[in-house]
Amino acid sequence: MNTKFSFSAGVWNLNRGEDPFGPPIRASIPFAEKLQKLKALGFDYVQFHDDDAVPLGVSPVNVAAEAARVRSLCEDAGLGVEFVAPRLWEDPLFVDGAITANDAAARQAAMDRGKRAVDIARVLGTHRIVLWPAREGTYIREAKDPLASFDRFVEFLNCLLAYDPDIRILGEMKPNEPMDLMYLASTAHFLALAARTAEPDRVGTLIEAAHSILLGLDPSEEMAFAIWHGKLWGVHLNDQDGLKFDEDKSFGSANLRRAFNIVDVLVNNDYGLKGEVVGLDVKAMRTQPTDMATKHLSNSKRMFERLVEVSVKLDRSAINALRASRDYEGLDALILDALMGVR
Ligand code: GLO
Ligand code: MG
Repeated sequence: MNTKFSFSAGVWNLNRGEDPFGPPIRASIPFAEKLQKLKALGFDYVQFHDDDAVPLGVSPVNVAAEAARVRSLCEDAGLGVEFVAPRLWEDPLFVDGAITANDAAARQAAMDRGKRAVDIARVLGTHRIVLWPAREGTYIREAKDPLASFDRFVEFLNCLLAYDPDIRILGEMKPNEPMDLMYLASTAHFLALAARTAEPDRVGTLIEAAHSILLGLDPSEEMAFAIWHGKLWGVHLNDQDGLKFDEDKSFGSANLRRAFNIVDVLVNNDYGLKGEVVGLDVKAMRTQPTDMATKHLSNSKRMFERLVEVSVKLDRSAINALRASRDYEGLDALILDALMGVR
């Protein structure tokens, strides 16, 4: 059982409130100030997209120096870097996907971009590369050859694995948005594909709770399955109210019991003991004024910590007895009482 956790968030989790229907409504926070805010909120690590750390305009010869500057900023703020994620969805060249694009030039650009992210990660002091394959799917199924797309995934992963012997790649799978129909919608799909790469031991997963919920799955079970494979190397905790757009609500905000089950699986299976971090991929409500737009992070972290306490305090022998006698109604009441603080 592990009860001591490190926390992280992305620089994108302190944003200006823009959404597909409206522009930013909060002041932008300078980079160094974001780091200070995360530290002040009790975070230990920060997460970056490649171009959050080193903008694309920086010429290739200066990438390492710029990454080193960012690393010192993080160190000055007292933060480590948890991971770097190549942003393979924004460039117009990646309009049809990056890894699975039908255009070979786009696929080559994706590999180059992936290698650039690895270069940046190396300087920032992390070996974790997170792959959220945002546009690796289709709007209509006829658009791409699915088997060729799976091959292209393997080719992309092998290319990065060969490029740096120390990195590990964490697939962050999501079933939809921005694409209608994704390839490899779930963690299990990605782990099955990982087994076909040149080095399966270096390919694992980061599971985002909201993505599991969008799949109609329970995140704690997806996480348990990845742990069982020894491949839960990161999490993005948040919440999601049903099958809608990806809401990135504060952890526990929509379904406290579901959040509890996530925490309980992590606590009881030693998540964190090999350096895994509790990442929070949460968005402030758009209505939140600038000076109060960090509560989504502090609330989520506090909720996680309180649920760790609930998990630790649970009477495990009572649970075992209820399981043995198949009294799941009794077990249901025990869990609800614990969540309400009455047991
Ligand atoms: C979007 C994803 C996104 C990723 C981030 C890191 O749905 O959750 O926020 O976590 O880009 O790859
Ligand atoms: Mg995420």
